[in-house]
Amino acid sequence: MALTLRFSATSPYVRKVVIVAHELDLFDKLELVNTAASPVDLKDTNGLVKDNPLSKIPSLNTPDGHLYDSPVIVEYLDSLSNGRKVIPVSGSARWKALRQQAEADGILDAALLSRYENFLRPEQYRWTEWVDGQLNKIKNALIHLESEAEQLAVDSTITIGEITIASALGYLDFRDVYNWRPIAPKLANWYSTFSARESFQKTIPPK
Ligand SMILES: N[C@@H](CCC(=O)N[C@@H](CS)C(=O)NCC(=O)O)C(=O)O
Repeated sequence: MALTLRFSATSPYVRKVVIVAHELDLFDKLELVNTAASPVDLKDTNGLVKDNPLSKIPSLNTPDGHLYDSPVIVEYLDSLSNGRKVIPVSGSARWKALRQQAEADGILDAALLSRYENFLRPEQYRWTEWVDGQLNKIKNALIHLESEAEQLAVDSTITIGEITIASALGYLDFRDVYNWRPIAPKLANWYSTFSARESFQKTIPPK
């Protein structure tokens, strides 16, 4: 069964999906198609719009249709796995994992919006208070996740919660969006162990 993933090695949402594929032993089923996505370049030279009308990556072409966004793709991959799962099937573990995914995706949303503002928007239109508002969301989410850091796993019991948090922290470092370690030392401690996982090492974005 061919699964075609619209991919960029620098997208943190794509990274989340690819980590999941590695963790579930499904990576070999993916065919990666390099695809650039931008909120302002709508010329669609790479044909992304026909897969995802929102013109965002990741997008996964499956026998069940074109799927997006990353939480839906993660759910699809999880459904293909006969063994291990990254989304707990029921109970409070499930809701915690899904909320952590949403929280870390929210960190990424704010990080991307602040980057688009700082690097994409013409200089004369940039709005510092707006960027500060996004950075504040990142800060508040990190402070909250710091309170859960001691319960985060690093072994094969990791869920989509841990995977998304690690992808978000990796992106904050990669794009130098926010100096998060001083306000989240326990998270930093967890991250330094988590990042040794093979799935994380195999998905480090190129500088
Ligand atoms: N909620 C989406 C966000 C995906 C997203 O924003 N991806 C970025 C690349 S890192 C993108 O495609 N940006 C283009 C745009 O905003 O139009 C997901 O979880 O998949």
